[in-house]
Amino acid sequence: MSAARGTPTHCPYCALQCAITISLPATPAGEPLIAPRDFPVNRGGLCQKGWTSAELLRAPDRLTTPLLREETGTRPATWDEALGRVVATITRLRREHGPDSVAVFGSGALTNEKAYLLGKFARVALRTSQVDYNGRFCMSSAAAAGNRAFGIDRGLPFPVTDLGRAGLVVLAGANPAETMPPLMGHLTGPGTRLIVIDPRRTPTAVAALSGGGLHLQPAPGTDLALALGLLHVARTSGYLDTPARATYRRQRTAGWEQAWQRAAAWWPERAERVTGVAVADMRAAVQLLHAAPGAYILTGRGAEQHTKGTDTASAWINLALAFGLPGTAGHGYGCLTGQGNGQGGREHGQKADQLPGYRSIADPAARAHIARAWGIPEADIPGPGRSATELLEAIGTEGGPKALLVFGANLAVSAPRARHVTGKLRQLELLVVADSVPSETARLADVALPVAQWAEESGTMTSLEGRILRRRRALSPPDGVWTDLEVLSALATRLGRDRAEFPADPDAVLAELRAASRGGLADYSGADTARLDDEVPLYWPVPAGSDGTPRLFGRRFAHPDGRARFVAVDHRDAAELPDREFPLFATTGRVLQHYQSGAQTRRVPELHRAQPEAFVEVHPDTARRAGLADGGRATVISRRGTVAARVRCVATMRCDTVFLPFHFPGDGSANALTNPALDPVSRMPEFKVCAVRLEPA
Ligand SMILES: Nc1nc2c(c(=O)[nH]1)N[C@H]1C(S)=C(S)[C@@H](COP(=O)(O)OP(=O)(O)OC[C@H]3O[C@@H](n4cnc5c(=O)[nH]c(N)nc54)[C@H](O)[C@@H]3O)O[C@H]1N2
Ligand SMILES: Nc1nc2c(c(=O)[nH]1)N[C@H]1C(S)=C(S)[C@@H](COP(=O)(O)OP(=O)(O)OC[C@H]3O[C@@H](n4cnc5c(=O)[nH]c(N)nc54)[C@H](O)[C@@H]3O)O[C@H]1N2
Ligand code: SF4
Ligand SMILES: [Mo]
Repeated sequence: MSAARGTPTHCPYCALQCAITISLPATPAGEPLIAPRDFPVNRGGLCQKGWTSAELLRAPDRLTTPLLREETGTRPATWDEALGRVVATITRLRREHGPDSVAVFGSGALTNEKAYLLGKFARVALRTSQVDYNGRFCMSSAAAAGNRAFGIDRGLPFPVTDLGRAGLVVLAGANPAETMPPLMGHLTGPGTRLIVIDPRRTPTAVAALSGGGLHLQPAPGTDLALALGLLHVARTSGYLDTPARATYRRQRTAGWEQAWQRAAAWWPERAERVTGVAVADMRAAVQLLHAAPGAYILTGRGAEQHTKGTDTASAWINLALAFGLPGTAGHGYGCLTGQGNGQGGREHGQKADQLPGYRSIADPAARAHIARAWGIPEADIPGPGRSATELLEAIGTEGGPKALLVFGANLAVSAPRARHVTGKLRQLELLVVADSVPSETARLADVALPVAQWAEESGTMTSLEGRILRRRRALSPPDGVWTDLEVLSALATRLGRDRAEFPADPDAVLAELRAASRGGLADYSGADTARLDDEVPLYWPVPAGSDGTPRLFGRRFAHPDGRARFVAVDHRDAAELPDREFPLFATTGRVLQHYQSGAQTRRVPELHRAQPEAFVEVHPDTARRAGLADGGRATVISRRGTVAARVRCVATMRCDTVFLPFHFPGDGSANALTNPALDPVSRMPEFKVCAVRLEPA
């Protein structure tokens, strides 16, 4: 098969946004071809999901026509009919119950343009405050901690390539060997050692050990105690008294004494009792941090998806600040953003509390600016709405949403306590799901809308390092399929807005987004299409006329006084701990071959074959005690539900902990177990700890 032409674009999945070329086949029967292209982040590498990403375009069960639910089941419908039903129901609900009866759920998978237009659609066309997105399940704790420490939230405030020169990288709760494999090339050079903090001996932890680094294996939900213990060791060992660190603390930070007062109570033996990490290992880790010629601390979801996720991220930031890392050349702190546009998705106003340019919806100046940009009175912009989990929980209650429009999430699989959430979705008078495949959530929809996929549309994405990238259209969507922007534009006009306010052309939306973001924290006003087309590296903030900001914090942090903040945090238990009835910790996460709810990757035969079913990783002794054998079937039971899973005995597991991936639906759905308890600051659910017991199936 010969490739007719190639389009340079980026992988549809994770925030690394590896650069690829997609080539169309010469014959209609041929398959599009994916090849990595030269790019500093992936340097010619891709993971298995990236290599096979074209197959998603040809998923045999792709949605190509709107589907309407009737008493007897769903039936295909025209766009006119489908949009007509959506608008008629929304109009009635708004009349009967007010604008907040209609809610919107967005996604970190959406391009910047879609995220922006979705937020505007909610506030301007629907006049609802009820809009939030799946990044609440993903980046919210890291974002909240970044904002409070640095006054800004850009996951990596430096380019990924900076990591290649590090002497030491601490990975707290991240498993990039499976979640961002090409990133490992930047972390495993001959001069770099890794410290991996994970309750499991992941492939990343194995890489750390083989490179002369460390694997610290705490119990789930105890990172905060560990980070406090490490800070205690650092101070009491005298490592923080070097002139450079003392000067940094004095000149560039505030709040050290208050933060230290909490850490002072976490002498290492106490931290060992809580975490299970040996004092000797803590000392070795701190010694490496002290001596490293260039050190970075990075957090992932393992540290963040907790009821204390924000405070835990703050504790890691405190440690980084104590060593003088953030904003010092060759050092740094960051969090690894997850979804393809997880970074841009949290900047342009699809969050309950946010307006474009990373502005606060409660800030009068921000409201006035955006009202001008949108050409509406400031008073017409609603106030803050409910966060994702609370929004879903409010369905079916007095004053809760009666209609929900979902763009880019598969909540029936990915939300905490997913079976309960599925029940909530069934109580809606109208569930609208825009997706390219019949995801588990789309199957519940009253109206399912078939939308284009990554290679069928253009737009911009902002990667984990804050770089704005061009997603380019390589082929036409199947007949009958619209883009999300076309859907939003059509709905808005049917709801009485002017078409010029809701353009369907991504470049027109980008032009508006740039103007709206001007002067905000996430200023994109200088991100013009010509420079993006030429692949000029543009990192936000990129004010008009500037070349952008690859590295933040070199001279000052984003707080008005230019200083970073230590935040005084203390350890507390997870919302649910093991007890006699449910004696084990369960934690959840990812495998290499599947992406998120699996709606996309379970449809790619090669990936499905590699990981066909739900499983639970268990220590062999724990399995034996529960009457289970390797390869057998287990029922995993929590207070919220049960999961059927294949047993994988793993000798390196902690005996008190089991692990399940959350990529599988139905009776294999890990989120049947998870606890929807929320972090008080970020409203992040506790995906990474709940209490379970195991039984033979
Ligand atoms: N293959 C694949 N890659 C992906 C994704 C995917 O679904 N599949 N999703 C993308 C997205 S959206 C995201 S957010 C990122 C997530 O990327 P990661 O954060 O790397 O992924 P997770 O597997 O969720 O969690 C990382 C590790 O945290 C560990 N962990 C569990 N509990 C704790 C704890 O209490 N403390 C600590 N320190 N560690 C703990 C788990 O054992 C796991 O190995 O991946 C992105 N890349
Ligand atoms: N137990 C447990 N649960 C978790 C996590 C965990 O670690 N453990 N991690 C959480 C995290 S970090 C995340 S990010 C969430 C992810 O949770 P979800 O966002 O629900 O997961 P996805 O499978 O990415 O779902 C995206 C859906 O949108 C569709 N889609 C993709 N791109 C577009 C687009 O451009 N437009 C439209 N309209 N649709 C699109 C896909 O086909 C898919 O059906 O899951 C969270 N849930
Ligand atoms: S690491 Fe992420 S962006 Fe790169 S190929 Fe894999 S899924 Fe795609
Ligand atoms: Mo995520």
